[in-house]
Amino acid sequence: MKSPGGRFFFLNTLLVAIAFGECIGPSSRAFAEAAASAEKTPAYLEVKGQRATCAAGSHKTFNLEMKENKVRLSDDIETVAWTFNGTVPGPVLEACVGDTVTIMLTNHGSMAHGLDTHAFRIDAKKFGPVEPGGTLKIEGRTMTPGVFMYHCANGEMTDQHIKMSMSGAMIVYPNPSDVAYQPARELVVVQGSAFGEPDSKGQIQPDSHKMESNSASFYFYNGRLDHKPISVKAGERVRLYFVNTSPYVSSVHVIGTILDVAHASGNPKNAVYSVQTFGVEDGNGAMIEFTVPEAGSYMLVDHDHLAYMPTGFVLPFAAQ
Ligand SMILES: [Cu+2]
Repeated sequence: MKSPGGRFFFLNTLLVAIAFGECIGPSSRAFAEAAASAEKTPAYLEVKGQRATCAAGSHKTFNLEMKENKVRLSDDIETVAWTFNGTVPGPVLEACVGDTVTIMLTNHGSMAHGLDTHAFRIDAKKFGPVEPGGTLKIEGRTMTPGVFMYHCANGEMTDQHIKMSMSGAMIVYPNPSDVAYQPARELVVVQGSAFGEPDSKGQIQPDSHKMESNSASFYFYNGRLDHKPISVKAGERVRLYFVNTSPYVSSVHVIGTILDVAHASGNPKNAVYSVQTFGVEDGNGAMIEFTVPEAGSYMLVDHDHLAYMPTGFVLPFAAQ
């Protein structure tokens, strides 16, 4: 991995973040200040949660626009991405077990795109693709709870479309009468990557050879390389709806604590308890819960890709 332009800027940001976390005092004023400068969840990654989603009727409809557009990964790095609704990752899709889900796609791009959600069991041809200017309706029932990847479906070119960031998270909640999730601070975290080095203006030049060899230039969480600390309370349960869209296994670890429980594929039946890491393969998801023990700084990392921390592959938490 080369040193891109944002490396030193990011290191400074991270050091400030860590110092900031360690300096937080016990007063409520300090916590209010921390919360005011904390990372805000973008609207398209906010979750309604289990109860609201399962109470909202049994037919869910999502309208997604597919296009190619620029996205900013940090103040000084930008890339062209192929997107759902213009963002990396795409919007979170929430459904409940037993729902009928309709996904309406409109292709505003210059090439064919489709959508494959791992949450459906349907004829794979129904995932598309659809030509530019066209629309496609995909319908399925969500019968298995979990945290699922969805991504562009374009036949033999699907790998490239995923590596141009055309993916997102779909959560299927169990019915609360079967499994009721405990109250928690809920966050969606989608691990992604970019393939190509930035030019002198910070524009990433997509590199198909790097894509074919699974050689990411950048790994990131939720499409950003410059996260501010997320404000949490010591002892509060944090629940991650996690999806890995990047090459290789993500070895999910939170520096400073132990994962209380992790559910493979996000299915409550697949629980392991009190583990230091949890492996999420490319194309898989997980539901992961942890608590931070005391005020201070904590960091979500991929322990298999710590080499990418200097370029921003870390999600910091500031606990009070
Ligand atoms: Cu595509």
